[in-house]
Amino acid sequence: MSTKLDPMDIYDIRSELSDDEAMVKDTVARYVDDKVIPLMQSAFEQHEFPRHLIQEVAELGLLGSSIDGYDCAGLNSVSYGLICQELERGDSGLRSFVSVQSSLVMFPIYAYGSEEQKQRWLPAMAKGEAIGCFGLTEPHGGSDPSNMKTHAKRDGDDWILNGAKMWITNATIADAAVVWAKTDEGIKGFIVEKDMPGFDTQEIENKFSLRASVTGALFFNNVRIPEANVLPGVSSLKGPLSCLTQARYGITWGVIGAAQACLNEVLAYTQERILFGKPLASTQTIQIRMADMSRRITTAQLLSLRLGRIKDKGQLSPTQVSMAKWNNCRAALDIARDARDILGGAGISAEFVPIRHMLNLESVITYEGTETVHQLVVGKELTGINAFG
Ligand code: TGC
Ligand code: FAD
Repeated sequence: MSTKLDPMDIYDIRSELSDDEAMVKDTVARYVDDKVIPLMQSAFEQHEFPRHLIQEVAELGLLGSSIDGYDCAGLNSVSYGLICQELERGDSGLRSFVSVQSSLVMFPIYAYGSEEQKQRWLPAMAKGEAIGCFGLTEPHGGSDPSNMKTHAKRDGDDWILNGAKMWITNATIADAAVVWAKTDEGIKGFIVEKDMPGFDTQEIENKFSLRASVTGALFFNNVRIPEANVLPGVSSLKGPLSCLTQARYGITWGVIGAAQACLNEVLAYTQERILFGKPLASTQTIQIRMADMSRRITTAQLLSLRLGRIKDKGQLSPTQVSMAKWNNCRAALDIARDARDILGGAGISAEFVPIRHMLNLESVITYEGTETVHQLVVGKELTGINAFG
């Protein structure tokens, strides 16, 4: 039996999804087609995150979607991945917003927070009424967070926080920042609220990447933090790194969406573009390049689906996430760059999606651990030797 394969799903990943997972995918896909894609070119050009989308994604239940209770949807990991994939098919900026809110802010409050912190923040964050950001990276070097300079000292019942964080998604629009700092008792997470005296933020302007996303710096000058705002459940680097595992997992799916958007664009364009008397799509070289994109998307889909199933069984190893983050980001970036080239001069216009995805993916391959970091995580797993130092 020969039926036509879906060019975006050559291995029929869809048939591996439960009815609930397929419904989540379709709902988010429709939303992205109707409400996100039409405005992303202009948002990117204007260097502006379309803030009204926060309410829309909240109403769809996409914020903290993996959390059980606290007004969150309690979806499984594969559903969270599919959400990331469909959102990033629109733009990495919107997926970033959802990743940060869900995996880097709501997750640590859920996993390491007190009951009072969970009650206070999680329902509000799920509804999009409170926005969060996650401060780990510092100006002097993000790949090695164990060398962080931001520190906090006990002062009576409070803590005094000093330092700075750099390249922080949502920095200037956040109501609360989950900030990781060194203390005499290990690395702790602090919920820093936007009006706390001594806390300041600054937007990073003139980005060529993730223009439809807010990125900024956080500054702490003797910020007095009550003990009630310290996450009680973790006191080591494992805290922030475990959050990264959640977010990196979502990114492995997200970049598939960006790559699909690029392949979709060149499949249509090369049918219409007539050169040397025939459609560009009929040349061997162009077919090989698009076949290669499809092969890499399919490989990425299989990795992410398998990863999601392992995660849902509670058997995920951070090394497995590193391998997929490395593979899928590299694949998506190469696909976007090649799609840009296949469009010729038109490829430099924002009217076609590849250059926007390509520029966004330059950030995505860097944040949440650079490609080198993930390669060295896999290298360490294979050899038992830590090559970072
Ligand atoms: P190392 O000694 O290996 O580990 C310290 C402790 O942490 C544990 N661990 C992890 N746990 C959960 N998930 C992971 N991915 C983990 N990696 C390590 C580890 O088992 C150990 O536990 P224990 O109990 O023995 O203490 O730490 P290291 O200092 O050697 O660092 C290793 C390295 C380089 C892999 C790590 O520092 C790293 O991942 N660096 C990259 C930093 C990074 O990714 N920063 C991202 C910042 S956030 C961001 O970019 C958000 S963008 C979001 C958006 O907009 O979408
Ligand atoms: P560096 O760590 O200085 O690395 C520079 C280069 O050195 C890289 O190529 C790296 O791979 C290489 N390198 C590092 N170590 C080694 C080694 N041992 N051997 C060989 N090469 C090495 N951070 C947050 O905490 N929260 C956020 O919300 C957040 N959002 C972001 C949003 C955007 C748009 C961007 C661009 C970044 C964001 N980041 C965030 C920061 C991001 O996580 C860091 O940029 C990233 O971890 C890399 O850190 P760095 O930029 O300081 O580069």
